[in-house]
Amino acid sequence: MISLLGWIVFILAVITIVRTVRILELVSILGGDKEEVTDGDNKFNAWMMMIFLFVCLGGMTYFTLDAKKYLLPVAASKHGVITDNLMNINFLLIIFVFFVTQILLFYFAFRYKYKKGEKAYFYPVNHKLEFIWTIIPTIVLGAMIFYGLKVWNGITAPAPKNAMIIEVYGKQFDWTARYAGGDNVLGKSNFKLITDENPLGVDRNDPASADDKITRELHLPVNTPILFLFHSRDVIHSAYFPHLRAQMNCVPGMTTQFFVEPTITTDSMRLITKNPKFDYVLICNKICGVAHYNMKMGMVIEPAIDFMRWYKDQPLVFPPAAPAVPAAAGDSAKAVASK
Ligand SMILES: [Cu+2]
Repeated sequence: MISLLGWIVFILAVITIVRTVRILELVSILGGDKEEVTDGDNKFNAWMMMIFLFVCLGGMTYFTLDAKKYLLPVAASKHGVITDNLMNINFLLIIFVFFVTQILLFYFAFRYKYKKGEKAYFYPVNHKLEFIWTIIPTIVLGAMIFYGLKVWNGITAPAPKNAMIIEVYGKQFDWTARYAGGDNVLGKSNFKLITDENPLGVDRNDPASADDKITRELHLPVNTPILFLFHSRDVIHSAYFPHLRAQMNCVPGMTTQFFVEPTITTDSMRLITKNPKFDYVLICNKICGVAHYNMKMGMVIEPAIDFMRWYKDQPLVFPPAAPAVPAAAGDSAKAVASK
């Protein structure tokens, strides 16, 4: 309601200004002013340029700094720190050029306002100047592209041999994780094998699947390289780890991957963010259907020892078959034997 009233007041104010300007125009026509633009008008416009410059640059600086509270906390992965640096350097460069060009633009409009009898200097060409303002941006942009490519090659390089393999499986609308177990090899999977009991379609006949474990929450040991393999059952999803600065599409029918090394545990991040309720998340970043907004999985980054404790209790994809003889029958058989 208040915002509606605000809008009404704003619109009325704009209409009032427009009508006032029109009345002033009519008054000046009736008054028979000969000069349409006076010296006073030029001065007024020149000063307005300076006021506009300072108010807008000041406002922009204030609101940009104020918006920092909405940004993600410090990157919690090795490559996140590198990509954050790349972005910060790009931003610093852009902000520097923005300030220099805007200050020059508005200062020139102020300094060289129209004055009677003063003629603009005709200066059609200067090759040296053109060379300088072509070569400097070329060198700077070339360096930024080179730096960006170097970072890209680093973060997309093959995972180290000892990386822990985890499958992240997306479907409308949830995530499931499969850990590769002691052999660090995921058992084969096939969509034709998907059943209620085997939601990822893991191949029971592949010996590598015997020690695979399925979880509905991600736990990652800190300072350990992790190779994520992404799969999707239905449509394209995108596995997004905002705090690790990592994202990868999950495409039906193919495996996508990236490796990441988490560096900050959940507990440390709670101290850094001063938020005791902070939790890492994996979310879907591709609008994949009606419940897309709800497609997320909790993630815990913890010391290796805590990770092992948690991992031990997770269920195998194929739990070992129950003994053929019911335990109760075995007990009564023992009781008979002891008599
Ligand atoms: Cu999704």
